[in-house]
Amino acid sequence: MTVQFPADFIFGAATASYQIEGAVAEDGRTPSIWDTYSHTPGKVQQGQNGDVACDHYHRYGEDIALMKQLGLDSYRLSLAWPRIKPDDGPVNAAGLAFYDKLVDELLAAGIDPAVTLYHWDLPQTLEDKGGWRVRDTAERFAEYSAVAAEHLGDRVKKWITLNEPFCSSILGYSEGVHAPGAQEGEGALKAAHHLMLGHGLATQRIRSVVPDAQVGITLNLASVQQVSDSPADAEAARRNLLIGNLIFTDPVLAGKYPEHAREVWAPITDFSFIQDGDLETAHQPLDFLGVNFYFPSRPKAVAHDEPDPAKRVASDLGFESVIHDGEYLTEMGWPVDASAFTDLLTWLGDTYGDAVPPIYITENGIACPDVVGADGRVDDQDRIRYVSAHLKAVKDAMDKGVDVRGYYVWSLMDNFEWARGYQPRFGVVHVDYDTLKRTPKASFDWYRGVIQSHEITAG
Ligand code: IFM
Repeated sequence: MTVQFPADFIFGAATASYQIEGAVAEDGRTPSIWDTYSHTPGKVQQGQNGDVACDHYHRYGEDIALMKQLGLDSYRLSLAWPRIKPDDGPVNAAGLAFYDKLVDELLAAGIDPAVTLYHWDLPQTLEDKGGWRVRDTAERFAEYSAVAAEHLGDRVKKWITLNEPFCSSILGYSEGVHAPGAQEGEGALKAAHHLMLGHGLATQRIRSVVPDAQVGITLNLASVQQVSDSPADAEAARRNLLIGNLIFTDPVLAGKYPEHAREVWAPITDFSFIQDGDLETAHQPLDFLGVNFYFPSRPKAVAHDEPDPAKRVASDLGFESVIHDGEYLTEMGWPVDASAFTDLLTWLGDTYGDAVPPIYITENGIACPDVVGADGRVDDQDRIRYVSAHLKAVKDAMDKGVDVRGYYVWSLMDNFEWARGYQPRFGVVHVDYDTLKRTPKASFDWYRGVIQSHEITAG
């Protein structure tokens, strides 16, 4: 079956600064929370870190040549905050100069840059003052965003404030599996709120300096599949939706928090950190919503880790995700269900109606056990199958009336997969971490064909 995308549909690829750049101590960059976290023994698999990563900082020219060969319409990159506004000191001109060169070369190659301002590399100096738990970080984020927009806004028109605030707050401050590695109750909820506030403040600042900017936020949203009709599993599904989606989609799209939040987290916070006007600030008109999707969520009710409700971390909500016996799992251990992607995209409209702006899929992809064969090729058929099925799922949603304008595959190249280190490979380009040689995979050739024809043949 052939699936055709509109002629103006944008095909892109995405990466993030700490995952690819390396050069962590060059040209005035100061440490981020991910430098600290990855250098803390036991935090990242095999003790790996982003010191060198893909060395994109020095090899960006080669990488842009690959993007051109791939035929990308757009490339989603993120700026490293600690390169640009390392601490309370002055703006770092050398850091901005790197992004100048990158953006200029992208434009020269005919590729539109889509820039994410925060993909998790918070300057360590700000974490030392409380990180996202404190309101001031939201103000500092808006300040840095204005600097970046002032500098690059003549050439960059697509701006994404935050990538996946769920990960920055819940994984980083509650589960402790991402930097800064905290396991807190109220602290994680404060972090989530200050991220929302920072998003709103940054959106206002970007618009004031780049009036023709298109501004959005990227959320990794859960497509929740209730696993049984039992009241306990129904409540598990409700709580999964709350922590995975509603504490982000409600402020951004509706200027409120769900009542359920107060009920669920009452033992750990009175929410007095939410000040008058914060929700109005978080609720800025947006040009687009970025949606990242990888796998379905199947929450099953289980006992809380901590019996005392007042001592629980924010994410201890009494559910865990179900994996079916014998089902295919990606290298991340994630199940695959493309129909859950269509459901998620239609859920947005069903829940928020006209308040949902046009959508870009800002990430979707799969980690596979890719190896370079004796013939020098990487035959990643699982990735082709996955991306093809998920693109079809996007088109199914579009056919149901969802306004999706583009799709960015995660990722352009294999890179530092956070706490999982370099083992999971998400790229359409293989990276040999010993030699840093780039090898386009079979999916690269396949995706180039999709971009050229705007068509996929789905099974
Ligand atoms: O690698 C990450 C990315 O940084 C954020 N979204 C999910 C990807 C895969 O885990």
